[in-house]
Amino acid sequence: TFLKKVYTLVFLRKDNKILLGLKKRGFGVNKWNGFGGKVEPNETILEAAARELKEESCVDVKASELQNIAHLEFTFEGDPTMMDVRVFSANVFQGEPKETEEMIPKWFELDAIPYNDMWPDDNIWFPLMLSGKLFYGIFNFKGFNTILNYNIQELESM
Ligand code: 6U4
Ligand code: NA
Ligand code: NA
Repeated sequence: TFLKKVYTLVFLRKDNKILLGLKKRGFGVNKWNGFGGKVEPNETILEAAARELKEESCVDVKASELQNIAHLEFTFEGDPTMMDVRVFSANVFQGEPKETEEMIPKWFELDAIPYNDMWPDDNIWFPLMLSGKLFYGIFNFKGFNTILNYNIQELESM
């Protein structure tokens, strides 16, 4: 049995592009990823998703514009915590992404996503996200670079 910690992960979309941020510190440093972090005890998951997006990219999003598109769970061999990640997408938001203490934001064309500099699970599930699917996935890592095994299921609703 695992101790679950809930995290958010938000992807903004504009034209044929997706906003990623290069993480400057902490977990996933030097990887391109969506924006997000731990859900605090005093907030809902949607509130956390909007707060982390704002803190990390300076962009505002209304909770009602966040579409929950996936649920991902990550375990790491030898670690009893499970990262329970709620993934959202939004194409309506306010403000321009700006560099922050945590992230350098950049818009990427959908055919030029930098998978080599991302978490190794991303090239497995981004295609589902980019084709508009809803899904659940679980990934079991050894260290931070090797996926020992995984399973993904498409969902009819979240
Ligand atoms: P603090 O401790 O406040 O700096 P916080 O911002 O709360 O951290 P952080 O940045 O550690 O949390 O959250 C991790 C982020 O990385 C979340 O948005 C989830 C995301 N994430 C974790 N594992 C991932 C993986 N394998 N693939 C992926 N995103 C992952 O695409
Ligand atoms: Na974060
Ligand atoms: Na945080």
